[in-house]
Amino acid sequence: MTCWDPRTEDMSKAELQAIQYKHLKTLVYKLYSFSRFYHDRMKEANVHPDDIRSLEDIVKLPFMYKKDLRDNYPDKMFMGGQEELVRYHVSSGTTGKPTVVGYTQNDLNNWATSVARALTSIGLGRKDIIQISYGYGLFTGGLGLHYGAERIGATVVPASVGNTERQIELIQDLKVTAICCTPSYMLHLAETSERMGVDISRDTMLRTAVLGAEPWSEGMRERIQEFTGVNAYDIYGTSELSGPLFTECIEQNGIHIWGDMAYVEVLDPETGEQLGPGERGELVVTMLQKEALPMIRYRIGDLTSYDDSTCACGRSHTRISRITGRVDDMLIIRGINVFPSQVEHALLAVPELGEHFQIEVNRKGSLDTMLVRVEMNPTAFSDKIDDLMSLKRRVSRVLHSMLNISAEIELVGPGTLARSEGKAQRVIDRRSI
Ligand code: DLL
Repeated sequence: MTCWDPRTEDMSKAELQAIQYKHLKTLVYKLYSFSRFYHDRMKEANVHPDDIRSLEDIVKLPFMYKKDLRDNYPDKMFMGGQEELVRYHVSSGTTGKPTVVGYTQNDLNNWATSVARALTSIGLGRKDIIQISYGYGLFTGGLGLHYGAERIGATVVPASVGNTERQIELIQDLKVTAICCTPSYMLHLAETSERMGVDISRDTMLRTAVLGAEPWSEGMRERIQEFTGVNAYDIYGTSELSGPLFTECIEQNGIHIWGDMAYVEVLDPETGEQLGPGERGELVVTMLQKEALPMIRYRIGDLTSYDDSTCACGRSHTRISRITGRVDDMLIIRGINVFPSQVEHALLAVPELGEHFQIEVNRKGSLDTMLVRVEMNPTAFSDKIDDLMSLKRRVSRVLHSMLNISAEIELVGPGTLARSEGKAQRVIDRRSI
């Protein structure tokens, strides 16, 4: 196998576990001694660092949730001072408050190393020209892949998102061999190039696509591979863990989680009990080397299963299967995480609106669209077309400024939306992936 980091990637299970235990032990002592948040959490759970005597003892440690990050907004959970921080990334949280992630230089180095190993494992290297069509900026996709791709010595085209025709010209003119983007954008790119009369497999050098940041299926992989002639690989990560971190290798048979960086568990979401290999449950990750924002037993909310057997590529690091859903109601629309509670929060900021709303997600061509259908407040209800148009524009602006997403708005009269006796049906997802 071709490795970026042969010493680590080639380790036996036993060597990996020894390293994981060493990192875990150090991390737990450090957090117990220096982090108010973790100290209190461990006290509440009645666990002391001395109680962690093996890797299996990780189950004694308390869980962390996205809510913890929100409650400690923006940086109350960070370790060390501002002088240690070299970057922030910010992603959407479950209400108006976003999640802020800070990075030390070591955090950035480990992140780039993880991406470098991942890209190498799918056969990319110095000879490649990699177009990065994830958003650059507060989102982790663009910069995360950028530094990983530079680290392996590839030539990077930092295209970021949008302007699809220009992206296709760049792919042709700069002889791009690999692209990193969301799977839905890859399909959109393929459809646009077809309209432009460009056949990706014949007229370009593009052979590899590194796709993630949103759920996709094996069916979608087949469609993309057949349509474009590229090999498509799944890449996974979340901003709290750093950003995009882990991919499949050329075997396309599970996402390799670098064991020296992360320890994974899959739990029954109801009971919190650990599940065995192949059993589907909630992914929980402990980042073993993160400095600025350590994450212990973080309940990400993604559903998957794990496989501890050695991959056909030779690596013995644990693999997880494709993410098949979430335990909560988070939607991912054009790569942006959207919680219905955030939409509610934004709508409540507009006094003319009532509290009943519905989100309808559709796929037009290969791109996701979001329609927000919302009842008007009885006192503000008007059927004057000008009033309605200006209100629609205002609602759309509020949603855009709070969620960073464009939505079509449909205003309906009070009492129009179906009421439910149980949970309100806030989301109609018409996408099939
Ligand atoms: O989406 C980081 C990323 C960037 C991953 C580029 C891959 C490529 P967040 O915005 O924090 O971070 O969203 C994380 O997106 O918990 C999953 O629900 C979902 N997600 C990410 N990758 C995949 C994937 C980035 N390959 C959330 N398959 C995660 C399914 C994915 N879902």
